[in-house]
Amino acid sequence: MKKSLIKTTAAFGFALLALNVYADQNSSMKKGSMEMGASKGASLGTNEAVVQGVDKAGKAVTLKHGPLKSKTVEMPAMTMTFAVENASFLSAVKEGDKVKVTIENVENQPTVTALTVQK
Ligand SMILES: [Cu+2]
Repeated sequence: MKKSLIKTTAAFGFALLALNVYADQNSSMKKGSMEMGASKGASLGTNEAVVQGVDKAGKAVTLKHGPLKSKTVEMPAMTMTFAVENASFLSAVKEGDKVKVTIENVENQPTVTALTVQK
């Protein structure tokens, strides 16, 4: 009697675990497809980026960017936060926007010096 109770508990625990794994997979799949939607399923080209966050107080923007190449900056694709040269860039974009950017080193800080929203 005691033994079968343990078995049942173990089976129930396993079912819960399986459900958890399923839920995790489901949410990460959802996240993945959302990201793909934002970048239209293609990987980002040179100097292309998707806005991940806008920080008006900090005068900064977080970009998931493709390879960057300019006069002073060259880096592979990644997600990172940049200072912006012109605060008006921040009111021009919102999270999820696909943009084309120019990033230059300004006072040793990679900075957005030009930005256009891609339709
Ligand atoms: Cu970067």
